[in-house]
Amino acid sequence: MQTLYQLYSLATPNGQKVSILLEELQLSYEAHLIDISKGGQFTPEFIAINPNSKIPALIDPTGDKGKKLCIMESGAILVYLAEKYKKFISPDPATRSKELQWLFWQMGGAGPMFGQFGHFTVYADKKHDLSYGQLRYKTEAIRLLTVLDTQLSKHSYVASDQLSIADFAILPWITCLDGFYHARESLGLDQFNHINRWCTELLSRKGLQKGMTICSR
Ligand SMILES: N[C@@H](CCC(=O)N[C@@H](CS)C(=O)NCC(=O)O)C(=O)O
Repeated sequence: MQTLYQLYSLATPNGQKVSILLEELQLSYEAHLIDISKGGQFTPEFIAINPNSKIPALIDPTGDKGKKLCIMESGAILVYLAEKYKKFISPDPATRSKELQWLFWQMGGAGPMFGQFGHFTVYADKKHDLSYGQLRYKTEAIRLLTVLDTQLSKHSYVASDQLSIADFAILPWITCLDGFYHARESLGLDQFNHINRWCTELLSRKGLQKGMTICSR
């Protein structure tokens, strides 16, 4: 019998990367929108699934020896599904290590730094002096984009010439800089030719396109 996954998410970059993979793997799932602007992440029902009160979370109804498995942390969800279906993660230890390095680069670097950039430039209350935070995270965002662009000048995809979960993890953060944060000009996104080439190719994929829209408000 086919597994019917339960996804708890919102169409932010951390949520989108998981729905992208569910769509790309053509898995069956039910999507539940958790509206973090209305406190949906703090309900007892959601905390029972993710004690850290953040989207996304995934339930594999039979993942733990036939019993339900709750998975938090978007990177851990990507690794779980990719390993289970042996797709978008390489069986070769060296290539797999490169994929995980770039996944961790997104989870520990690009995601939190771009998130802070968005906080200080878009969401923070303008009654505070935001200039230091804005400069700090803009500088770091441009540094990270330069690292990614250089990496993408070497192969088709982030880790190698094979598409992997690292690409699915990073792409929504790039589209977020352009979309939610309106930062195409301020970050000079047009000058990152390799990132733009890679974005155009990934965004032409039907599964990825659908995954980006799941749990939109
Ligand atoms: N490291 C976590 C981060 C998840 C995260 O920060 N989610 C945000 C939305 S993108 C959230 O749920 N925020 C709600 C809150 O902070 O209360 C992951 O990748 O799953």
